[in-house]
Amino acid sequence: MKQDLVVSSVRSTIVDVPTVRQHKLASLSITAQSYVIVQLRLANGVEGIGEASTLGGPRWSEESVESIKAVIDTYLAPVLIGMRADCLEQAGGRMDAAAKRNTAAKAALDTALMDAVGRTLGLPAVTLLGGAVRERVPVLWTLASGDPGQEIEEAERKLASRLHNTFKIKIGAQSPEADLDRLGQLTKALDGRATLIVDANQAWDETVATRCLPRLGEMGIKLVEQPVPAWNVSGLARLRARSTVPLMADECVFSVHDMLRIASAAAADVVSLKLVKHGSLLNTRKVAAVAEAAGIGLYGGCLLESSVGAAAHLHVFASLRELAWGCEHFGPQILSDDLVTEPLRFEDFHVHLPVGPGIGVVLDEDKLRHYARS
Ligand code: MUC
Ligand code: MG
Repeated sequence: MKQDLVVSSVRSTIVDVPTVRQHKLASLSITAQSYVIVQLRLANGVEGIGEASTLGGPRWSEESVESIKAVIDTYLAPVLIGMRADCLEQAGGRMDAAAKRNTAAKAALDTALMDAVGRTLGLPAVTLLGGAVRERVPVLWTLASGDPGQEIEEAERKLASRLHNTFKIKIGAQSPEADLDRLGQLTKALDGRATLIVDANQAWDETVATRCLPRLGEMGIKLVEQPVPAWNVSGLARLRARSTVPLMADECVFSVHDMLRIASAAAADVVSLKLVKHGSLLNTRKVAAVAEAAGIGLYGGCLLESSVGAAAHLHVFASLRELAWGCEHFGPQILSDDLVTEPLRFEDFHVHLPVGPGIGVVLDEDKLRHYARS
């Protein structure tokens, strides 16, 4: 029966997809992106898909594709099988009872539930989340090779093709002085033609950040993401009180409780929203609501998701009333290949919300087999 929304099976597959160039963050460097792709089948025969992304194994956060697959197969899928896919809050509660944190694993399953329900009802996920406020989102590109000459050339290509005119520069892999010199070269070369933000991925301590933030302000950097370790919320608040450049919270905000703590400490101007941190599409809206209540701006974060994960994020981002800082779902473009039959549309410095039921993208089974880890 078409309306039989009971979850009948869950399959999880680890895939490794090469990137077009090396991507270097403060504490890791990758030449391939690894995901767990979830295929969740309902009793009505409809399949929903979801994705859990990681960056450099368990180094960006504590989850790796190996741990995600194990947690899904052993603990999370069993509590979903037999329940109705449209009871999303109940599913979240069951998964939280079955496993602490493991938010990327939970987000992949939650996305697959939402996708399966949307496909059954013939409705896009954004409609189930409150309806679309926007059909496209400004999207930036991340410069992270570490070589300023290459980075300027890459930015020029993105500007010329009207794909991106905002760039996030990854810093912290080298000394602060070397990064400041590199940023000086980039700001000079792109002056007046691009907006630049930076992400230190927790690399600096408060002393270094205190010294460097004014320099970043003088260079015209518009936003500084997670300059200090995630644990140092009071340090982030002290930096914010002195900084002329707005600060964005990333690794320090996973749960709604984290968001409340950052808001109470007045520790950030902006928060980066990501499914791998918040654990579900609905939780992402909850974190956004706490931020909104505190006057903290919203930014659509990523963890280099393929079109599967990026599409899921775009449905949430499209449903938010305000998304002042745009998004960074360039992931599909840094991969040498994609996992869906029809790629997301990137044009005029925006990425478009995919049209269609569920999350609006269809898994390419051949690609899945090709990139599946044996
Ligand atoms: C992060 O920390 O923001 C997002 C873009 C990128 O290059 O790395 C990620 C993770
Ligand atoms: Mg970040």
